[in-house]
Amino acid sequence: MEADVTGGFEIGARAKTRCDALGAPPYSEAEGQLTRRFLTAAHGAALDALTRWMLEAGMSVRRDAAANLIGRYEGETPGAKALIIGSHIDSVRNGGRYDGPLGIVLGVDVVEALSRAGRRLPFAIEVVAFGDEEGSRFPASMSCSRAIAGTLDASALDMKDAEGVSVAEALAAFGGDPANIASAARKREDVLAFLEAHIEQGPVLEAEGLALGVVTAIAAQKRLMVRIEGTAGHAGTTPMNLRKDPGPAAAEAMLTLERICRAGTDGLVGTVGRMTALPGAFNVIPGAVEFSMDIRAETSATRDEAVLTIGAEIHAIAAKRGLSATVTLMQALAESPCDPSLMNLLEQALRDLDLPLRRLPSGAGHDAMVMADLCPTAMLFIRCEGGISHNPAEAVTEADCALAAQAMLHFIDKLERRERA
Ligand code: HGY
Ligand code: MN
Ligand code: MN
Repeated sequence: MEADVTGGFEIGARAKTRCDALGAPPYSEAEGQLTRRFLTAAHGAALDALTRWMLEAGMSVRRDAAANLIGRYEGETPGAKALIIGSHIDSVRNGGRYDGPLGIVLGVDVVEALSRAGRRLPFAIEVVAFGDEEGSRFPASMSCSRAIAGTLDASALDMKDAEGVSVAEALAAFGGDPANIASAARKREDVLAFLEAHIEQGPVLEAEGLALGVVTAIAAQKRLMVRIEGTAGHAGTTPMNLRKDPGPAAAEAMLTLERICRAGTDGLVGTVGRMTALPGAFNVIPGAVEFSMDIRAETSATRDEAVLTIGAEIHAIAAKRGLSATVTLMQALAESPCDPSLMNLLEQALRDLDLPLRRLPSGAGHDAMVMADLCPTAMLFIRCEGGISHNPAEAVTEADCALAAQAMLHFIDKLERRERA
């Protein structure tokens, strides 16, 4: 049965306004910006809003031990394996309104279209709001999709935020169940596939005048913390030649990271997103400087070669200055290819809508790269203005959101046909 893309309401048209509604308090931790970190009150408020929307769309709703919100639209037979549609509800600090939430609210709209049309499928559909994709509160990220994929290392629960609160403590206070986090893991036999719709967060689709694209693979990434130790001292009385100052060493190290990544291939990129001089006073030569490194490439091999080279240069820079350096790996995510057969179904859906086909890789990480340990995955990219993301200027159009929802519904038609064959 072909998709009834009207289903009595304009599918996808309200997705943008729903993301906009979630862009301010109580769904943000701060006025005038969107910051919604894992297990905060803003996260809880956003799950309450999504729960209402999921119930209105005809789903049953539950939260698992890892604070994932899961809406379920049953198939023809109760307990059927599920197509999971989802993305993350957390944000970076002062982030954009669509990075994550758009993939969730589009999933809700797709289910509502099916429900209004009275359609039941040979599989269930679950819409999931993962709570921790960005890692903007705790050092690592993706803990919620890892919990569902069954790949979450128990030690992740011991990670602490800047206030010294552990994941386990915050999860328990939020109503999660850290002691039973393993209960969030899904069985392979219960999951058909994972589909994530997400803004491209890059300039390609807009530059080529395309609304939608099919993701081929997600880049490999590593997160590391660098600490360069010197000797704290008086900024006024210590002659320059007698200092053990980690500040200039860190600056030299960051320039080295930039040089090596600029010269790289295979999509190699490196970013220092966080830097701290300790103790952090105007008139104190720092005793230590810490900074983060986010290093990515289309393959783990290129990523790892860059990490090793940069790490060796950082140690050499420190030694040359009589300082010491430590480089600590915080998280590693391998590259994640999307499922070729699901990519083909997505392309057939775009053809149904007379849209040009465009395959492209994702430099951004997504929950899909973790869900790939559980099931075949597919990602649909949606054009975003100027390719801007992780920035309040992030923007999409209602028309592109409506097209994305229709493409997802047509994708489901193809999946239904495949499952009934
Ligand atoms: O960092 C990323 O690529 C994603 O936005 N968390
Ligand atoms: Mn993001
Ligand atoms: Mn994202």
